[in-house]
Amino acid sequence: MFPSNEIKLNLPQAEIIYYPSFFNLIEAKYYYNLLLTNTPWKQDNIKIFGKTYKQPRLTALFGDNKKPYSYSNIIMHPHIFTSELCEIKTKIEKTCEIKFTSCLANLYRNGQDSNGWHADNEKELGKNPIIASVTFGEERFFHLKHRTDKSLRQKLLLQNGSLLIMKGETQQHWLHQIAKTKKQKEPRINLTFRIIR
Ligand SMILES: O=C(O)CCC(=O)C(=O)O
Ligand SMILES: [Mn+2]
Repeated sequence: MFPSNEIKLNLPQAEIIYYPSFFNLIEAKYYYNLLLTNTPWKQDNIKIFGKTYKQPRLTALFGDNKKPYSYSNIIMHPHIFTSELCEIKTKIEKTCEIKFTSCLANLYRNGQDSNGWHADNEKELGKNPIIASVTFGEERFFHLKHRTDKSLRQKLLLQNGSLLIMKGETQQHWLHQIAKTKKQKEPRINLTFRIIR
């Protein structure tokens, strides 16, 4: 089952599909409010070149197994899925035709919260992982850049209720980020569904 308004990004060595209105505005507001209050948000410390910083956003991991997930020197342990996350996961699974085990949730409190350049290529995700990423709340730009061909860059405004799917070799060849912005920004919740083995 595919929603009609799917946009395939025309980027080499990437398979990225964007659904701008995967959830309607009423659903998006409903899930935003539930997730904001029901999620055990926390701010981890990250280590960059030996120095410790507070991660510039809040996060929480959910999973249907107990497997931890580690990145940037953080080891995250999963909470069990809430009923609203199960609903969202089921809807996405119908579109992706695949079952996810885990969800990493991000809360960007304002324009100063961010997620630096990275690829979702941790070994727990296996080769060529599929990542399904949902936005509720504020719109933020999702930046993409090719690892070796510096001329290849793309910017996509992720709108409230949208779904972005990255799959195939995307994580091998591309990096992505949510950059800080000086613009006034309201909170944004992002859910990234993953398969953690
Ligand atoms: O907030 C986003 O849209 C991206 C989040 C992300 O890249 C991640 O959690 O790995
Ligand atoms: Mn990512």
